[in-house]
Amino acid sequence: MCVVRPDVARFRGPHPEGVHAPPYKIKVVEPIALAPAERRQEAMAEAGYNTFLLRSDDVYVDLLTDSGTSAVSQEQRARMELGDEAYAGSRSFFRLERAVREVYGYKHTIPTHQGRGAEHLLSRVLVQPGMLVPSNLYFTTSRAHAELAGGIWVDVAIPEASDPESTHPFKGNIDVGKLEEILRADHHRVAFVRQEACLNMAGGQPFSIANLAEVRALTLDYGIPLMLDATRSSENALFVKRREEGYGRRSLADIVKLIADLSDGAIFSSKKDHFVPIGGLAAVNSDRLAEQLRELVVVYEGFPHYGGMSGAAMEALAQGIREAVDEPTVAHHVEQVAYLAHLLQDAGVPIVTPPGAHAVFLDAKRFLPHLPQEAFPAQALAAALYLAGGVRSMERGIVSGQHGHDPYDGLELVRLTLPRRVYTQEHLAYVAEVVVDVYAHARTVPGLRMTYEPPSLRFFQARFEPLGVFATI
Ligand code: P71
Repeated sequence: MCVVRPDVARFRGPHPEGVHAPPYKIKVVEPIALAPAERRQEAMAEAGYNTFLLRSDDVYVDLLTDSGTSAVSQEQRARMELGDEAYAGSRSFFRLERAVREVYGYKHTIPTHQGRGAEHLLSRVLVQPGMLVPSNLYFTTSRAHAELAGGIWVDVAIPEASDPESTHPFKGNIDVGKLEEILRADHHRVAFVRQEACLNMAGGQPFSIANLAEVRALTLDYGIPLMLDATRSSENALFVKRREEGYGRRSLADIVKLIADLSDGAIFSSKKDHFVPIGGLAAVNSDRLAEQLRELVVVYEGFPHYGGMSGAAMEALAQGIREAVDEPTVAHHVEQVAYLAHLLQDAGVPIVTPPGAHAVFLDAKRFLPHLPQEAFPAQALAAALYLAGGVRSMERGIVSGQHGHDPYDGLELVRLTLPRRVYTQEHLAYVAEVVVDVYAHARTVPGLRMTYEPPSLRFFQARFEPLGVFATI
């Protein structure tokens, strides 16, 4: 089943198909320590029960995000020395452009400081007030930029995407019928169609090539641009290889390229699959669109030959893009996620199935059934995990999902996100023990009340107070 380079060791782990040993060894380490329980109580209160507001010194295992937190390779470090810091015409930019062309095939590369920089430019160019942006579920920053440009976000994910218990292998698929209805009725009002690889808000779930090809055909029929959020397209390609009929023998690089070929362009947060601490891209085929993006990049990010990145950062990114199609590297990350998911499932902990690309998502509604959604169960669970074992996770529920006071519905998840090439199996076993302990004491976890709500992207800086006492576990 798992076809990877034969020189990567495999052993029988708790995962039914076994797991691959890491295709790397560790050369540089960063010390971490578990703060005492009293300090964790204090730190959580200081942070207003929001894990985004914790200091990393107070965190033991940091599973907040896989964004910018992965380990760089020795090759990336070495190439950073070659960074050309020229303001314009930088050699490093041209190396980056070449890497994008070779791996993804897009003609134009517009670098940005990170993914949301690219989303900002793309929305400014393509979205006019009142226009629609149909997408498999929203991502927070993607939707925010489309809305800031006056657009209206329309989720057209298949219904399974919002069902944590569905085991559909491609929950990142678009509901083609729903999309077609929108295009038929309103195509002159559609800014672009967006399809996100390894759909973050659904639990890191892939789309199939068959689905992408259908979406592609529809957008071509109506002459609407199809833009990917290709931030995690490497893992999406791996799932295609392992789950979709007809792709098992194709190389990961081939499938990544095929995905890109089925679109007009993409935005990337390079802080994920590309293994860099900072950086992003808009990459497109249309000369006109590239010209419009370059007109804006100089206003918001920097000259088009660096777009907010240093020459060294562009060198690390060019190398990271090549590592993003190394199958053992991508497979190891996905299998680490599956390993953690397996430990939790074995203990009966409710998680989103199947496990996603970059994270295990706990289903807070089933984990804390005594808490109504008004009491922010996912936020409370994230606080409880930190208090119990210094494990930092991220709320992906009503706090992330809703602006203002819309009716409460939808997913209520806590994300345990695995940075790439950073934590060992022992760390993951530890995390599983912490989660299982909290699950055993789930009834003691109190709800929360929001005391400060920022007007935009509220989850980052919102503050809360507990409606009871968090027991010491
Ligand atoms: C993640 C992040 C980082 C993040 C962003 C917002 C709230 C919490 C955490 C960022 C993504 C992403 C996708 C699919 C665009 C961005 C923005 N993800 N698309 O998952 O996952 O990129 O952070 O580089 O600006 O923790 P950016």
